Amino acid sequence: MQQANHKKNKPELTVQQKINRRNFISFTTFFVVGGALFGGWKWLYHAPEETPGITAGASKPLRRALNKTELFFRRIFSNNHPVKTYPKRMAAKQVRVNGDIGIDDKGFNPQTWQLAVIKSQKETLQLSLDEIRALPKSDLVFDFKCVEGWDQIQHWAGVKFSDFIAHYGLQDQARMQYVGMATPNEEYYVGLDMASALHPQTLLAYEMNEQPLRPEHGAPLRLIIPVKYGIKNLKRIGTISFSNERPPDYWAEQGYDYYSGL
Ligand SMILES: Nc1nc2c(c(=O)[nH]1)N[C@H]1C(S)=C(S)[C@@H](COP(=O)(O)O)O[C@H]1N2
Ligand SMILES: [Mo]
Repeated sequence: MQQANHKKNKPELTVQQKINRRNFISFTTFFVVGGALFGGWKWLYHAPEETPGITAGASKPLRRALNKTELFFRRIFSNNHPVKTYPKRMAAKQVRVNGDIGIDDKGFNPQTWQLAVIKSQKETLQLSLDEIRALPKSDLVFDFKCVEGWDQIQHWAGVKFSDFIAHYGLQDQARMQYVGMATPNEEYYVGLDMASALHPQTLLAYEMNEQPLRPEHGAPLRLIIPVKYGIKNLKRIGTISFSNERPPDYWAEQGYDYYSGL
């Protein structure tokens, strides 16, 4: 009776045979997949490095993958998705300090500082902090994330970059693909895709915890761009420029992802 359910010409496998067969399948799969992964890893490991330029320090196939993900994310990136915000009372009182590249020079004078906005090869705006403080002010309490693995809820205030663009009539510049920012001594610099720069939570910040920025946090003016990792949040902005090519970026030259989006 039992035999009737099975095809006549296929003898039933014993339990031991079934076990042997499964063992064979799992071990073969393990070695074939493992071998492919090992081969792939060896190929990646020995792949040539990219030619140093705007980005450097990564292997060619890895950089190709990073550039592809950047294009993918830039296509789906939407300015309508705000990052999560928090009530003010949750903001850290002891705000972490990380990185002092370009802001450690003793000769810097915050009193005579001005922001240079390079509109074109012929025209540069020079703006004082008072002029920037006179623009509409926005607050932001969000979870700041550093690529080194820490994050902290922080409270910043300043003018939205998009409001700044509108106020100074920089719409033509904002149609370009990238924004570049650098410290006054040009030792630290970042490149940002325009959509992220114009995101409604991106700030040119001059206050932290309702107090003027302290030097170690980037006084007189710093970038707060919550859709990016900390590395892009340049402290002490000296110049802002616009271009259709990727502007130089300090950490991209050290091998980090150019886009560095969250
Ligand atoms: N000029 C300048 N800006 C900088 C850095 C730096 O070294 N120099 N470090 C970046 C990094 S890696 C992080 S995580 C944040 C840290 O900002 P904070 O010191 O205010 O916490 O600043 C970013 N902006
Ligand atoms: Mo960082």
